[in-house]
Amino acid sequence: MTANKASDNHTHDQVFDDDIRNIIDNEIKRQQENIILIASENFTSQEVIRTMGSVLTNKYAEGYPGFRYYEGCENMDSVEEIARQRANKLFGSNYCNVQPHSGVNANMAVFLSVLKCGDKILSMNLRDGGHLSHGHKQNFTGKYFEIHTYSLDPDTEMIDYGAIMKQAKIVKPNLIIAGASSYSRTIDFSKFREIADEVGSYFMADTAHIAGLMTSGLHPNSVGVADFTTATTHKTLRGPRGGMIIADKKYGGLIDKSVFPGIQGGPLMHIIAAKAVAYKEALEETFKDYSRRIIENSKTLCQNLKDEGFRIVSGGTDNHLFLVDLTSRGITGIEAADLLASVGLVLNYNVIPYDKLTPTITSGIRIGTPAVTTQGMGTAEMEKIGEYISTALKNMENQSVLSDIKTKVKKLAGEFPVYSNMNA
Ligand code: DSN
Repeated sequence: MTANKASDNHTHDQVFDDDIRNIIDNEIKRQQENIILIASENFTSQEVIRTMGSVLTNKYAEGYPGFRYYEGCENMDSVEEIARQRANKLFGSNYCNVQPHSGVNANMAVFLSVLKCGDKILSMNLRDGGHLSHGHKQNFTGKYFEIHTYSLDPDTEMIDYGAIMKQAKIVKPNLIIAGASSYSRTIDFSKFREIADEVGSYFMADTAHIAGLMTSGLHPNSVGVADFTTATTHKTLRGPRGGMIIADKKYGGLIDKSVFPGIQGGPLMHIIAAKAVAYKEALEETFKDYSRRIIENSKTLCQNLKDEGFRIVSGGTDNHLFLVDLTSRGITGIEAADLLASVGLVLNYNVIPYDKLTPTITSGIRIGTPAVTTQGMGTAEMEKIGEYISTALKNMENQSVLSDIKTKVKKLAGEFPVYSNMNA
């Protein structure tokens, strides 16, 4: 399924503030003329965009359906109820909270529901693919909890469940987190469950990246295995920017209180409505096929770069992303990302397992296929993109080669318009 529907009207036509309208137009152009390979980005449908731009943004609705602190919430109750029912159907759950404004807020609400200051968290090292909100020292998690991190196996660059079990027995964490921002392999949630049970810890799966793949049955489901599952709604789920929490209903009261009044005030009702729209889209059979094609494209692009001599972290990918280690090429991640952006191939520099360089320089780049797959690109286009990436990185000083690639990238992007009636 592609997000573009020529018959759709888009509300940006109704933005009359010239300054902002110009920026939106420029951004539409940027998104259409470049090839977006940022693993955490996607093109949401115009239906989702329109819903976000609705009058639902006007309403305060602190509380939950059936009990609000404001009058006039009958439509808000309906919209949140629909969002919750659809999310439960999608994830196979009996409780969810769709109010978190972001993935970090969803994680924070879980932590504050079952942990107290100083409790121990065991999570994946940021350098190996973890997330800031899993315990970085500058993040609230690093300041308020005692953080212990597990690393990937240095040889396979994959999760070593045996090593985590040993570490957990020593650390005795209160919470174990599975989930990552740049891990290209399937995560075995049942093994994390065994570890958590062995040491009497809570277990949270942060599925921000893989949620859409998971609900499409292409990654094991953490729901019913982990005590808490958090997700973002805008990555592989392809909805509005936001977060959510799924758990067994026995935790419902705790989680609800932790989100509101714990860490948030009024819910963003226009976003919750847009989440409901996205859940409906994700329940369609075509979305499962979309998720299947994301992975097919990721594997194809990954293999192409491998064939071109690039070292892929862990040797491959099972999901929507993979990491390229540029160490042997003598270039840093940031140099490669900047160069590729200059020819229209937009991705991000990324630390790799055991990286010797800092997160602001890095030895790697992260490549993801959710957005190009939404555009309708398939394996033939992945072969072309692989060729453009590798030719650009092998000819970093050759302006004429780079200029030729830039032209080809713009042409390819133009063949797969995202929002065909939104030309700037
Ligand atoms: N930092 C985001 C990502 O790009 O993966 C996740 O929060």
